[in-house]
Amino acid sequence: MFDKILIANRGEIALRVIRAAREMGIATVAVHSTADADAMHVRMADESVCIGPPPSAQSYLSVPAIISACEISGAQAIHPGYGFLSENAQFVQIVEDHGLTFIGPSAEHIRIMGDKITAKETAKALGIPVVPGSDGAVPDLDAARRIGAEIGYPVIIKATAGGGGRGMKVARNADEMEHAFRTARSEAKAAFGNDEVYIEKYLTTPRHIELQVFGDGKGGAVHLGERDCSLQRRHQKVFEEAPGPCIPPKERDRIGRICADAVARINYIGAGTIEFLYENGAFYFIEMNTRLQVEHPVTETIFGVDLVREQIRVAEGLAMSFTQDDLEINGHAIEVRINAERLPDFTPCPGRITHFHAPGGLGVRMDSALYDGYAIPPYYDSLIGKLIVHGRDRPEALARLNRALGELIVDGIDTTIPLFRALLAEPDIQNGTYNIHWLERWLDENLQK
Ligand code: MV4
Repeated sequence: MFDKILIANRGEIALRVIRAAREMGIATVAVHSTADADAMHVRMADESVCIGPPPSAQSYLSVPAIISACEISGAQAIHPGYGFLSENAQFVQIVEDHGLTFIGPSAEHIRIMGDKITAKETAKALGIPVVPGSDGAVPDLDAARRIGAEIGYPVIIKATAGGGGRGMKVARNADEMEHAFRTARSEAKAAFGNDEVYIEKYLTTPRHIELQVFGDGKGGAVHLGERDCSLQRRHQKVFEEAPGPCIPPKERDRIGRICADAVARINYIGAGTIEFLYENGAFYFIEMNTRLQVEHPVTETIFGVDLVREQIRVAEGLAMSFTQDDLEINGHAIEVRINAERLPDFTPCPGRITHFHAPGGLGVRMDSALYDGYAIPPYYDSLIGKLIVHGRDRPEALARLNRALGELIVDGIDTTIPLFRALLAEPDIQNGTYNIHWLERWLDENLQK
């Protein structure tokens, strides 16, 4: 059992991990850059270590600094949160080489899922339905044209080293293939130093549905249903909900079982998310994320489980504290991401919080590292809080979200709060009838004019 763990992250997710550890009787070590000396995660942890100057590359991404902080503090394990080093296979290897435990999947599983072609081949071999497309990398334009003719247009060209929407190009017909292929290649080379690409049938109006899975590392695994994360702007999620408003219970059980069996078969350990596009009632695998995701609270809320506690348990070699049969969906949950950004163009808006008041009451959870007088530093991402609401059904969750947004006060900076007040008035949001393109179109029509 761990006595002390180090959290290699900041902001709300660092608090999230500290809270789970404290309930388990485990001491916590915060790490921070010089810009974060006054941050809430430093105050809330049992101890803290300064690991470098403000830029992430020299602090939250500095492997030697983080390993040294473990050695200085005597922490036995590292929780990476999300972002930063959470999906860095080389980091995991170094952690293990120092006799420390990484609270997360193995380096091997992170590596497999980080390469999008290997991830897709692995998923397919494990019985997960994938998007039709090229078998692996597409070496040249001739091969690209052959695949386009074979699977039919439109197609999408994706970077093997990409993910999260970077390095993608759509060809709507054969005439567009040459330009799309060459652009995808050169952008992949510039962004990732790797110009390998693959091709898929382009789904025109899907929803983004992701399955939460969890493995014990010993051949046991469960699924915790899906989240609908279709409301995104420039591949940044803004609003997530569980269960998905369009997923029939039978379909959830079917795809959930497939995903749980797949991760059990590879002895996956910890939390994972299997991303699908969902169109005309069918699931198509696109990627797997080998980390705890920002939006994990909506899943925790409807299942009544603590995913971080489970991550720590399995990292200690313990069993998970529930089985698939224990998991039952209770009501509906929605999360909105409160960002320090100015509308209509979402310009980052760091600065001092003159007044902060978190909403409360039944079915309201606010995960945030804000406090009165806190100055948001300009060096990191703009997420300053997540408001998660729970209702007995979707309409109740929506009403509760509107009520809670009305109570939330973040003075001194601009935030995305007004966006959510406006979205809640939209029939498509109230009815759950949206897809991955809905938000960008709505922003064009309602804000950017
Ligand atoms: C696609 C697609 C349509 N067809 N793949 C974007 C992020 C990356 N994870 C995969 N992405 C997409 N892959 C096929 N075969 C459309 C997208 C996509 C998207 C996906 C999820 C959420 C928002 C999106 C916005 C634009 C494009």
